[in-house]
Amino acid sequence: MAGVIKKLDKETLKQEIINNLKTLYRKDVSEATLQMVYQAVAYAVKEDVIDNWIATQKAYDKAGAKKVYYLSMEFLVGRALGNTMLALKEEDVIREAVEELGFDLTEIEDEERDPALGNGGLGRLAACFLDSLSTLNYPAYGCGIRYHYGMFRQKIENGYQKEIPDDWLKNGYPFEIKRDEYACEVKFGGYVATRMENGNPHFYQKNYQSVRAVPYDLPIVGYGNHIVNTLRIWDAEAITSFRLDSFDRGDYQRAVEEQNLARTISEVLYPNDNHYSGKELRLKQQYFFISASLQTAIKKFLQSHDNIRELPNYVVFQMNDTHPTVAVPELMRILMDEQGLGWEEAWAITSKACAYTNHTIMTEALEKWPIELFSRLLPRIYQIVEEINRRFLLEIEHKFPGDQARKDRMAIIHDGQVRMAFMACAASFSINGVAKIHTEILEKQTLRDFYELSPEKFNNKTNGITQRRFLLHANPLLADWITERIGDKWITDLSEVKKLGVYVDDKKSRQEYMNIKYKNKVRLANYILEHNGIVVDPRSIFDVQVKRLHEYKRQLMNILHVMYLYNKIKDNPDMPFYPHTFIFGAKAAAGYHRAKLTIKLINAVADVINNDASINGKIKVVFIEDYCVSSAEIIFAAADVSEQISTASKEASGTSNMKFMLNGAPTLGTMDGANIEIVKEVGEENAFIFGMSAEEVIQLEQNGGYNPMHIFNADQEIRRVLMQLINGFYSPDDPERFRDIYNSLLTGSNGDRPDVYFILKDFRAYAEAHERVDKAYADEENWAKMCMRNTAAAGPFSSDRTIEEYVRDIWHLKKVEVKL
Ligand code: 26Q
Repeated sequence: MAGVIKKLDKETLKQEIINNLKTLYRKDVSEATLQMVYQAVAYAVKEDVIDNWIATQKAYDKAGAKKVYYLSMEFLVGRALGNTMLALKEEDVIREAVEELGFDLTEIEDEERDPALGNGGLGRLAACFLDSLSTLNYPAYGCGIRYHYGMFRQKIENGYQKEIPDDWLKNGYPFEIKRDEYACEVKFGGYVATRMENGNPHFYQKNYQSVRAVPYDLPIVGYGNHIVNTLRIWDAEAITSFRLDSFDRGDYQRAVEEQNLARTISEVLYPNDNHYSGKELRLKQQYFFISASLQTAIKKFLQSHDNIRELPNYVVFQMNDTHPTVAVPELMRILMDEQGLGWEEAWAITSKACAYTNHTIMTEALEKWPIELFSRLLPRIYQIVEEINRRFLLEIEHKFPGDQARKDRMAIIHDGQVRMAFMACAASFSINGVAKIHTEILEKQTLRDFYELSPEKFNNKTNGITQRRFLLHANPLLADWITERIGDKWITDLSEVKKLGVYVDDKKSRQEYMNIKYKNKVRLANYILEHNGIVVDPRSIFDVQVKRLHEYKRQLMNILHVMYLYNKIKDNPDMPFYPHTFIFGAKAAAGYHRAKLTIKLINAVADVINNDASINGKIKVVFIEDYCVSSAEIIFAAADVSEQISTASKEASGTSNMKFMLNGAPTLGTMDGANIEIVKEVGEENAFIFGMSAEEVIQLEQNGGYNPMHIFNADQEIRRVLMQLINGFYSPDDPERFRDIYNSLLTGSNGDRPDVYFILKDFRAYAEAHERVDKAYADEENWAKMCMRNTAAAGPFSSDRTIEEYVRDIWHLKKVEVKL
């Protein structure tokens, strides 16, 4: 595809698209499908990106600048075309060109498949961070895996979730570039052999299986600054070409096994969110992309430096949760076995180059690998972990002599398992949580011993979101309205939005603002009609909860409350009640039965209520199928109320709370995660807070929980709702269908205590908070003010702010300018 778009030259651009259609598909415009036009436009845009990409990498080399490697199993980047056009400030000219060729740009954008290489919060955070790093001129690499199948696509059939493979590469992904020349080898299994070299033992792996790691680069385009950073995702290929000359260790059996290994490693993303499962293939994926990323990083470093001891001055590895933590022993291996350093020197480098972000305090999400598996798969790495552990325990003994209990609590290898979070803590120079309360809980409870050992390592970095995707791209009407009032600086400096404060008291501005909200609600209503076949009234209150389905996030409490409201309206048909649309969107992990049953419950309730003509459409319940980044963009812009109702202490931060806030939806939530900081910024009077505090929850947990039966017996309305779970009210064909949910709330099941997420305990407070919402909504003028104040107070929740804090406190990067 030769030729470069001349900036803002519509005719050249049209010609480019026409040429691309010809060379890619042998079609002219009149015969091309929308998908073909999308590809042709994407390739035209890519031309422009490439020039900036090359210039950026040259500028980095010239500056000799320090870089961050953001190591993550997940990058939930979302669609690229729309964002790239905005970042290059070429959207208008491209829209015109496409229109003159007879197409609609929105329809073309809808042809792009979401690269869904992530589950939810953690993966989306990584994508927001890359966006901010590029926009703020910081040298950065994202390192991840090129899953052939990303997060499954969700279909709802008969109310149940069905998982459909996400074949996102089927039509080819125009923005990626295969970099075969940077392929490297990653070794699994076998055993560790020793030979003496200059009087020192030298360790090497024998009888191993190899895969070839092949990188694909995706451009991460900064906003209006010509910076293009790289997201490098690794694909696995069979090693055959490496093998030709190594007949000494080649045999037929192993060759076949290696083929299989290569086929499986980068095949599919594990769709578990906040839940650990000790799958062998998962550990292979981790080591695969970490080894490839680190080998490459070290090689690149040595191209411009002679002294490997300088590494921490030029490179920092940020580990996105424990998933990339094998980076610690892998870096030790490279430094010792390949660079010839001794343990102390290697450790000095490693512990200055690695930093760890924790995203959860939930014990079921903590990674622990059985040593049998770990040592079989990664024999050399296991040796190194053993030695890290041995020395770490000596250090504890030195600081706390004789405290055996402490050593047992903190050991990296314990009870036949490698505790990855502990290894990350022991090796990292920085350990951070993702919201203030979360970091406090880490320090005081989850990682207390590590905090006592090295308090200086701990720091908080409250999460953020990129306003480029979640306002500029997702809500163009509001974006334009804001720019008309305060200029466009907010696009790269979100603190500017506080200037909107002065418009809160201006009636005309409020009307315009709410009119935009209404138009966005119409857009969502159309989406729902098209995708769900349900008619919803854009004048109703859009009350929205979209996020992964998990018991601690309490979608169940939300739907129980809808059941409760429905009972009330049926009993009192004349009671004043403003129409509500309760909107849900959530994927459940494929093996998480109770979560999937909750989806069925939501859809069962929707079926009954939506089809009950007697309530005159006062309540509609909508479950949006296949919640993903692109549908999210439509949903946030249209929300009136943001449901953030996790059991306090459980949600590390949350980030959808910030996306709703920015788009002017007040939070209905618990004092958990970043909700606390949101409320502090916007003022308690502009949010609806309810329920137990984190302290109360933790206290009650330590006392062994509570007995929900008391609530069940004392509160007739709650009792009635719970009975409806097991009397067939929402499942006449199978009254037992929701028994497990009922049991989880009242009697406990699978050996769990009942209601461990305190749904019944918080229920009344939740219902009462809803009443406050309804009352506030009825006061139209004040409601508009609340919404505007939420947008105006969202400044601190930009991922730009978060990244500046990482740079200042952890990474110490310098900005690099790119001039074309
Ligand atoms: C672990 C082992 C095996 C398979 C899968 C996993 C796994 C995968 C994904 C474990 C956890 C995750 C994802 C966690 C996650 O998304 N956490 C969220 O991170 C957000 C960004 O910091 C926070 O805002 C959320 O509060 C937190 O839940």
